[in-house]
Amino acid sequence: AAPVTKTYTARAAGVKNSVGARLLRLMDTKRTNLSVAADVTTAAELLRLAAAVGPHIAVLKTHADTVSDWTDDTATALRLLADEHDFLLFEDRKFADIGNTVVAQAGGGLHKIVNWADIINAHAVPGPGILSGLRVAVESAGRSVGVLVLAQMSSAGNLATALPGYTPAAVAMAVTEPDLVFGFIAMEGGLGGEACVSMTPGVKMGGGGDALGQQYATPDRVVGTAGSDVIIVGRGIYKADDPAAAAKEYREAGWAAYERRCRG
Ligand code: 6AU
Repeated sequence: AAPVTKTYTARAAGVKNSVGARLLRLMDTKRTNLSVAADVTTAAELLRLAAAVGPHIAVLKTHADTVSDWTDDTATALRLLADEHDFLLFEDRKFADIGNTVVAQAGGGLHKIVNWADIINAHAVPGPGILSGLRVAVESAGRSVGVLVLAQMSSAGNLATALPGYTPAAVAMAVTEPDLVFGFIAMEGGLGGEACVSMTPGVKMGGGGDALGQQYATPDRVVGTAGSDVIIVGRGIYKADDPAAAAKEYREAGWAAYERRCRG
């Protein structure tokens, strides 16, 4: 399908999940479609990175379970930075279990994810019960949280991409709960229609890959050609000598591709 040419803001009105609508408006207001994958291993590094890239990003994506000294204070400090710089927090826990188990994983444990994250994500493999479970966790936290369903992955040989029928089935599951699910982790845009947001990992200037199956595409390819809405960049930014400068570069590349796309 041809890439969606409507602006993020024009699409926001059709998005039933409030976090998804907020993300679309925030991107146009702040002029950024960049999410930084903050894959660092200590709370100090995480907060330092969040403060450095904060002015340039729409979303900070975390892996709380890779932070060796995570405490409730880490979440509180991240929330303060998110509010100061106006970005959303996405905990990339990739829930993948039965409903009853994800209620406890999302709401409890060490990380109490739904108490601080704006966005969480889930694999479609378990079936719709995973979304019912996440809904229970979100409702008992009493906060607005949006869910992304993994419809495709960036890694070589991933089954979501390799098995015909997987992606359409994941999309069909997601769109039945539009007040909870606002989009996808995917390698392209347009899945689920204009009211869904696609966020794409595996983004690096120059493309290429790593030794463990990651496959990279450029911001221009992801947003322009593939029509995705948000670029997720990890090592391209946090491994750079100057992460803030690298974030600015990715932000500009992602934004230029979006503006070209809107011109049709
Ligand atoms: O830019 P990188 O390769 O350093 O980091 C990519 C980030 C990592 C992965 O855990 C995540 O994106 N990711 C995901 C997500 C966001 O769900 C899915 C996927 O298919 N590939 C992928 O890399 O934090």
